[in-house]
Amino acid sequence: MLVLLPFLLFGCQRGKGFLYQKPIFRETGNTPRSITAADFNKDGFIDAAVANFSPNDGVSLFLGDKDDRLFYKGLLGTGKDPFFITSADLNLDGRVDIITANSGSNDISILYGKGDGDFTPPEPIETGRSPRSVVVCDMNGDKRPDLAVVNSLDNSISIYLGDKERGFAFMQDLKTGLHPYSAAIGYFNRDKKPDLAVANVESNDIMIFHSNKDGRFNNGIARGAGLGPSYIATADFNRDGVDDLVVANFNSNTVSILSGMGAGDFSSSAIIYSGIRPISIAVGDLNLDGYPDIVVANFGSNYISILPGRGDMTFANAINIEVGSGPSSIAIADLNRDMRPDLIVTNSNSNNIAILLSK
Ligand SMILES: [Ca+2]
Ligand SMILES: [Ca+2]
Ligand SMILES: [Ca+2]
Ligand SMILES: [Ca+2]
Repeated sequence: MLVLLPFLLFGCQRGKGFLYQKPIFRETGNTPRSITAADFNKDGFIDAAVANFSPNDGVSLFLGDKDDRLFYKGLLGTGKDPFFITSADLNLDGRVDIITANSGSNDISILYGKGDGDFTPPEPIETGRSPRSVVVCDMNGDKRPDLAVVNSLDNSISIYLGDKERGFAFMQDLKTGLHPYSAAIGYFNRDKKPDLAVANVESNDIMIFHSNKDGRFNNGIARGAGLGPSYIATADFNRDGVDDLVVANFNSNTVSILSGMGAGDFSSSAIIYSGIRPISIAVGDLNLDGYPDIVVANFGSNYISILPGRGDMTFANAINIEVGSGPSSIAIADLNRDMRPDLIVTNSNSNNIAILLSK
């Protein structure tokens, strides 16, 4: 009985297909706020980079290895107060690059990967005021990655198009609601061109921007969300070929789910209660049933919530997993190459990351 008990407890608390080992912790810099996972040194093992928000502390780089662990590699410089981090191969050299949004210096930093775990010094691109998010996507269809930067204090999104000289040229500003914090790319109608969605913290709404024929975006359409929408993500939850939206409502302790209707608009939102102060979301098929699941970082609850997708826009009861103090960002990646997604969570108040390996 004593041997069986832990398994019974895990089974009850965590649900079938969502079992994780005890968290492994790694120290970061000050106030880790955002995380991205990718194979930076091309050894086949997933690595991670964490933006340490404030006081300014750059990016903590962790490299993965065959023992399933991420090991601290070093600190990378950025602009001031990096609030958000993402990664992509921006210059198409086959090596993953890092991009941070630096809310304290009104710029983004691009660190080009050398493919061995080292990066070039940060190259800044000036943005609007207090950038809080960057989305990477080929928006004009020339196969080169472009950037959308969320300027929270300017109530705008700036679009920069990638050009051949490995630089980015400003194309367009989009007017958002008040105090946008987060944006995501999706395919909201059936024209196969990427559209944008943004969450506006102060105006308690989201905004949808459809791309038009020349790769630019049309004016935004506002739709309701909960209170203090702080994060937005896209996924096709019901697999009808049209992306849907999920929004973290920081001030109402809820998550809003909006179903893509196919012509570019969305249904009114379904509300799911989360933990306290949901601040960030990741989407992925964690239990490998073919349906996207949602993971919510609850800044005020010290746990993440997994919402298992049923494939019909509804979600099973939340599975809560304790991770640390002030969880603020989540990466989904298969660290140990067993084909099952693992989770990495930044804990903003305990200055570490929690690594949750699936079992
Ligand atoms: Ca690696
Ligand atoms: Ca690259
Ligand atoms: Ca859908
Ligand atoms: Ca699933």
